Amino acid sequence: MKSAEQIMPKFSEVVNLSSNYAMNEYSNNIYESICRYENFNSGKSLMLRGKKLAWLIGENSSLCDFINDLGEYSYDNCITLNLYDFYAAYNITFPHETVSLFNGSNCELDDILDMSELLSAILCGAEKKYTHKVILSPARVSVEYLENLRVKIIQQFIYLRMYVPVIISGSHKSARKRKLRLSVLGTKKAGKSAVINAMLGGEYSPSSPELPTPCKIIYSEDNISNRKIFLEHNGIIKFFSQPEDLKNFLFEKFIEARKNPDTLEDDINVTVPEFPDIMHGFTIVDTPGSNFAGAKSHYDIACSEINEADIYLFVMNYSAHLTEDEIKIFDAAYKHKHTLIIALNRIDEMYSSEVVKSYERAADYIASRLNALGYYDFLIVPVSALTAVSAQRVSDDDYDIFTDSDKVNNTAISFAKNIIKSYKNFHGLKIKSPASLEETGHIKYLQQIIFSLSNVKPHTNKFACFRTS
Ligand SMILES: Nc1nc2c(ncn2[C@@H]2O[C@H](COP(=O)(O)OP(=O)(O)OP(=O)(O)O)[C@@H](O)[C@H]2O)c(=O)[nH]1
Ligand SMILES: [Mg+2]
Repeated sequence: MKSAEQIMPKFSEVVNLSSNYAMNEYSNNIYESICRYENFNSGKSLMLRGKKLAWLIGENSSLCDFINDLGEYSYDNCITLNLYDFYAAYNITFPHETVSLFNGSNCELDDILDMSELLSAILCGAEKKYTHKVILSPARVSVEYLENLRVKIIQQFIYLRMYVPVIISGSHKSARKRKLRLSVLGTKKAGKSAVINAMLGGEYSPSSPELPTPCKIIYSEDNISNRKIFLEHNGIIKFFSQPEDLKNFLFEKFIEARKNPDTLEDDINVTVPEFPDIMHGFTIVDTPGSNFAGAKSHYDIACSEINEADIYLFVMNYSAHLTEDEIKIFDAAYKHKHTLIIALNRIDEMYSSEVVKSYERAADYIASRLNALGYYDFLIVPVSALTAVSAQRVSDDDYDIFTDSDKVNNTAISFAKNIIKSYKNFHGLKIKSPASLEETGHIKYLQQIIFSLSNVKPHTNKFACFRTS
């Protein structure tokens, strides 16, 4: 059982705005709440890795408006409020005895009734460095209900940039034999190939501003060590030593396909000796941008993948989102009722905008626009594939060079350098190593989310609805 000290004052007591509040009228209250919270923090150090946390009550209120309002208020009054450090999330009420927190010390905290209480308990534990798991119990409510709750809780952790596994008890012992098919969909140049490269930890696929991916590329692993990468296409097999060799080969093929589109319609199968650990259970499928005009419509090829998928990874371009073309392919995937995760890519571009934006605001804005169009069952994870790919190419030695010198001509390094500069200028944050730079791309986080959603028994709910064959 939880003790009084384990559940610290709820965040709702810190910043408590119901959805009925008119934000402008209550600006003063918001500010007072923040001050109180800051004082409270400095005394008790109830912080998440040094970050402040605000709490927004009411599932129908807009996180986006909330953060905007806080931002405007802080500027008007010349008070520095670092929005990057200022997390926010909606409150969620839990049915009684449904949610418990396992904090890694053989102690389950039960009777948690809402999201702010759950977070309070986690943050108290975080200071003691426990490993947490949230366990949902189907004793009193249906598994379908809990799957929806699970997705909501996971989305809150995404806003908070925390990874805490959320598990429905009894539903994680699936002995699934086959690999799940992770189908990467989206419009042209959203960054699908870049996201796959970042997830696989190598530049396998050409990712370019001009050259489109003209057909499906299906990546599998064969788990045989010392094997080379190989490609099968139209009965021909070719071997490659390095991901870049495959990329160069594909590049030539894609150029050919652009000149003569009929040359590359059939799927290309790529076998990789070993995927990163967390991707072991998957086959990953790259698809052409759905709105690219080709000989055989790229839309048809992308749509043909929709029927094959277990999990859709829908890559959206942060800088050009929710176009008519995008909604068309999103809708086609959404109707299939399988697990759908949106990778909101290119979030590095928010730093080039005039307005300082925040990670959670970007995600919440897209979520509310999709909700308004009638789409509810999805998760959004903001990522920057190019940041992750660039960081993977930067060695510790390079890192010393580009932090000290301006003379850089390597593209990956100059991209990385720009990101580091943006973080410093916008947030006053210093990124100290290639690993922490890679972390800001959030690709590993995306992989954890995909993994956690895949690790359940298939049943009829949307977020665990895999093909049965
Ligand atoms: N700034 C930025 N650029 C990115 C990011 N991800 C991809 N890009 C760039 O966007 C362009 C298109 O990326 P691709 O990976 O080829 O996009 P795609 O969705 O596979 O494109 P198609 O296959 O043509 O549909 C490339 O120039 C990438 O370098 C990112 O996170 N940030
Ligand atoms: Mg591509």
